[in-house]
Amino acid sequence: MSNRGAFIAIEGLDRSGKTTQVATLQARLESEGIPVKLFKFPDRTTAIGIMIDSYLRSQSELDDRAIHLLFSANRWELAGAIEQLLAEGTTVVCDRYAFSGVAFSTAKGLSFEWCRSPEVSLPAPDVTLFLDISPEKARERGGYGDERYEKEEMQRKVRDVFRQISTEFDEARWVTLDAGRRREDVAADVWNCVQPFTSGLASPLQRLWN
Ligand code: NYM
Repeated sequence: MSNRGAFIAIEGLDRSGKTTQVATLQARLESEGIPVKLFKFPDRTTAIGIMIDSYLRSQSELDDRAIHLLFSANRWELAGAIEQLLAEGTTVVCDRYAFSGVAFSTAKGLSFEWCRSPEVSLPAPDVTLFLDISPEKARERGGYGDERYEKEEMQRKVRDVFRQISTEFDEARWVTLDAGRRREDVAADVWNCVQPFTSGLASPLQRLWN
């Protein structure tokens, strides 16, 4: 039987250069002839995603728990498609995943355990690359945008929760990269981490936090 595709999650703080790194990784995989599909969470195009988008742009108000569950539901509505692609041998790259869900909602004051529960049993990434940047460096890059959560104090808390999450995974499954460096250097590290996965995996897909 042929290998399944690898499931790669890219997480990062706002202003970490995540979008650029994801695009660079996608282009590199494509240039190597590796079938790849990119997902971005939140996926703002679905009915659930439209509600999330409106909330993030402060055009609607929602209870903290309700929006948390919508972010999670947005992943669950695409989980089947992700599993299908992986089974077909396609490498799946996710720009943000369940870890962002837990980090941002916990940073708002909800309990870590409560935030994690709707994410349990989602397809587990084979490796998560966390693009870490200090709020000071983010400020040098022009500061944050206008969406909800894009405030320095919030970003500090989010960073702390990401660090807490990282302690739950071994080094092979969670890699923290210093994203405050030149983008070429970060891209080289991203590729070094992803390259071993490009021939796919024989091992079954795991479930998150099971
Ligand atoms: N975000 C993202 C959450 O609060 N929970 C989630 O589950 C996910 C996936 O949405 N500030 C937050 C983090 C970001 C915002 O993400 C939108 P992006 O990558 O800026 O589009």
